[in-house]
Amino acid sequence: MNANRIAGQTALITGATSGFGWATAWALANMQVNLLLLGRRSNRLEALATQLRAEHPTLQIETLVMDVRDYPQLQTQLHAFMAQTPIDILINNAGLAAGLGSMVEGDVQDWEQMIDTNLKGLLYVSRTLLPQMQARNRGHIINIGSMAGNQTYPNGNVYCATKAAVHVLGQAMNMDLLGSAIRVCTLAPGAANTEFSTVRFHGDQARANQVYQGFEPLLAEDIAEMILYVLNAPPHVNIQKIDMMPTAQRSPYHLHQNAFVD
Ligand code: NDP
Ligand code: 8X3
Repeated sequence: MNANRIAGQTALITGATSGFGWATAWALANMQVNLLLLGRRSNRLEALATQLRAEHPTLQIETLVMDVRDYPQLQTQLHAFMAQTPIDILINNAGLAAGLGSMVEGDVQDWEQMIDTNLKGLLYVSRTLLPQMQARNRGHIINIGSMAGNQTYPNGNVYCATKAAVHVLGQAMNMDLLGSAIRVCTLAPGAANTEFSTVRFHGDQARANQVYQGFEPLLAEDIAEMILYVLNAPPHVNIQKIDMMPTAQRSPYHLHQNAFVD
């Protein structure tokens, strides 16, 4: 990595309690970035914050136990924080797939949870932070999209739709922020071994494990490394879209998955 251009900045990471968000918290702290960590599981958030504070005692590490679907609470809590500490970096990461079923028999509650979290939650957080970023003419937003937003796969329907929407909103943000110094990147990963599939299959760990067998998936640390690269680019460089997949995967339909034996 070249010069550290982000030391001393403050980042909000949504969905910091596991996976990409957790790994990104560590990566940013290692670059001397102050953190506001957001997620619903308070015990996880506190454990992460405690570890980070011990490792990086000079950094400001704060937590916000919050659901990104709760717009009024988001506004109240984030405005209170921003009044003291402006936010320079937003990692719009909180999200999930719930279920893998056809449009014919999909669970409507799953659909609503994905739309409300992946799409509306991202909008709520962005809408709350953007006015301050614009007023300061300073900010960098990374929206976590997905390969699933580039190309739909069978039974992915609503999850794919929410991620396609995230990609569209990334383009829209860049257009609406033309003329400002604020940069927006959509990062679209392929298969990554986090808690994602455990959540998708409603806690069925055996089924989740199968998703990642027979090939080497991305790790959360790979995504965190890419996020660092994007954030640390010089101010005149705006990396707008990144597609990254495991080497063993070239599309949702092209996965080189060796036969495996239990
Ligand atoms: P994880 O399940 O490990 O992490 C998801 C995070 O989102 C958790 O921290 C969870 O925290 C948080 N979250 C979920 N719902 C809410 C909510 N309503 N309010 C606040 N936080 C919420 O999965 P990943 O790290 O893999 O997923 C991160 C993002 O990456 C997601 O948007 C996902 O769609 C996307 N993605 C994942 C890929 C993969 O293969 N893993 C590939 C491409 C994209 P908590 O439950 O504590 O609230
Ligand atoms: C997560 C990756 O392949 O389940 O966005 O769509 S995939």
